[in-house]
Amino acid sequence: MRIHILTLFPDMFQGPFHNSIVKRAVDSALVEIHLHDIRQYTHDRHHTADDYQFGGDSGMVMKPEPIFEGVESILSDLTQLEMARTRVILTSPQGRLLDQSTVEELARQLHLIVICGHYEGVDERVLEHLITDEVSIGDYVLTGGELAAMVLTDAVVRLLPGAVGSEASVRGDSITTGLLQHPIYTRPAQFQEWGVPEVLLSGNHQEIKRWRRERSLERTFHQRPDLLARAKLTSQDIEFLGKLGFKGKENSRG
Ligand code: 6GU
Repeated sequence: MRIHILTLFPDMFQGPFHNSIVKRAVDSALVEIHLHDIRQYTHDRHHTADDYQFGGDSGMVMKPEPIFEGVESILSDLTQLEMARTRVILTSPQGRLLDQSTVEELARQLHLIVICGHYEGVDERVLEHLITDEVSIGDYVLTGGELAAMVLTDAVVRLLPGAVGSEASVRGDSITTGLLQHPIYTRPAQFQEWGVPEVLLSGNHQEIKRWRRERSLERTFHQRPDLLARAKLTSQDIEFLGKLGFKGKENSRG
C-alpha cells in the first residue's frame, strides 16, 4: 500500500511514523508513506495556501489550486486499475466518523491520498470534485487534520498483513468483535495487596473463556452500551446481560 499525505505541516508526522509498528511496516516495505508539503504546489512568492472567505466571516480557507495540483500529480502516476483502488480522503470535523469497519475498507485499497484540512476549512470545490471520502476522528475539534491523518494511517497500517505480530490479535481486537476487551493481567500473580482473578490461574480454559466473555459484556454494557446494539450476541450473552439490566436489542438489527 502507498499512503500519500498532503499537509501544511509535514514535520508533525516525524514522531508517529518513525516508531513502533508503523516504522517497522515502512522498513519492511508493507507500506510507503509519502509526505507532501501543500506549499510546494503553490506558485507565488509567499507560497499562499489559504485566503479569505467569500461572503465574509472570520477565518481563512484553504485554496483549491495547490490541493488539486498535488492530488492530480499523484493520480497521474497511477494506472486505471490502481485508480479503482485509490481513495482521496479529506480529514475534517464535518466528515463521517472513522470506525473500524471504515478502517478495514481503507486497508483494502492500493493507494490512500489524505489531505489534512486546516483553518476554517477547505474550498468546497475540493470536496465536490476531488475527494472520495471526508473523515472525522471524533466529536471534538482539533487544530488541524494532521493528527486525524496520523490516527487513520496508524489504524490502517496495523491491519496490513504482517504489520502486527499475530493476526489473531488483530482479529480478536476489541471493537472488531463488537465488544470491549476483558481485563488482562500478567506476572506477578500477587502485586502489592492485589491478586489476579483465581479463574485465570485455574487452567480451566472453558471457565476462562466464559469469564472473559462475561467481563467483556459487562464492560461494554457499562462503558459503551451503544456497541451492544450492533454486537453479535448469543442467547447466553443476552441472558447474562439481562441480569445486569440490559433491556435487549428490540430496536436494533441485531
Ligand atoms: Cl479530521 N480535523 C479537525 N480539525 N478536528 C477534528 C477532526 C479532524 N476529527 C475530529 N476533530
